[in-house]
Amino acid sequence: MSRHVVVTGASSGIGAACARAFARLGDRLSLGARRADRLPSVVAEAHHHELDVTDPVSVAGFLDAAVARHGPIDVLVNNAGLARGTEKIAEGTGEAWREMVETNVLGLLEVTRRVLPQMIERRGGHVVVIGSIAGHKSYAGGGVYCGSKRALQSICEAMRIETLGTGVRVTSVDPGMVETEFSLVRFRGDAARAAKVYQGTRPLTADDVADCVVFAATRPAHVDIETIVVMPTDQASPHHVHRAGS
Ligand code: NDP
Ligand code: 8X3
Repeated sequence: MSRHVVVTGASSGIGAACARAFARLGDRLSLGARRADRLPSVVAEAHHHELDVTDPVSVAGFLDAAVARHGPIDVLVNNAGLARGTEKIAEGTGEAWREMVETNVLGLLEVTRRVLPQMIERRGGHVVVIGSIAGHKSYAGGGVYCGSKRALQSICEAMRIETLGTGVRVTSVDPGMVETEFSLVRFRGDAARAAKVYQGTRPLTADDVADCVVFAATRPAHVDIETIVVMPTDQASPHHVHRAGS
């Protein structure tokens, strides 16, 4: 039976790939992002709505419209997120830190807290979180991004305990390097610097990550895939990357 799948940050990268993957399964989709004009080209027949996860009014408007269009939410893919800059802690100004924490942690919580009660009431549903290898291994210049992703592990763990016995599942999909707009955003539009991140190596594609999300979301209801850590074969940690010629 078709499910109602909500994807945050569906205008690009992993979110767009997840949307297309669930659409192929015949699911009903609600897609949100700030650049809502991009959403129709991701999956034309989905419900599209502007969404800024850092704005509680925007989150409420997005979710109300989604439920009005497609009914109760079966699968929530919390994908919206970003890294901004590579400031070391001693050099930080706080602005980029706030943006990352407000988006990756508080934004995700705002969306999730509005969806979970109806899942608990209906005794079923699946919350998927796109974490990162950065949540498992920190690196210089990534302290706050890594911290925001590590926080998601604790949040997922608590949610599993809090929803125990309700049939709700919580899965974290934690990828290594994926070639998307991620680095372009991190480096504030510097395309040459972003391209260097993927030079000489073979990163994951957004579709590789979407495969993992769909795998977790299509297990039988009694099976909860807690965490999937998925890396490019050419990457062993954030800073151990095999590059041609190196
Ligand atoms: P992209 O930059 O390609 O996509 C990020 C998506 O998040 C966009 O659709 C963007 O939409 C959305 N987004 C950002 N801020 C907000 C906001 N305030 N409200 C709503 N949507 C928002 O990068 P990825 O696809 O790579 O990133 C997706 C997730 O995957 C992130 O959580 C990232 O941390 C994680 N990740 C990425 C990895 C990588 O190497 N690429 C590795 C591990 C994890 P818009 O700007 O239109 O609002
Ligand atoms: C993105 C992966 O290693 O660039 O979450 O931080 S990394």
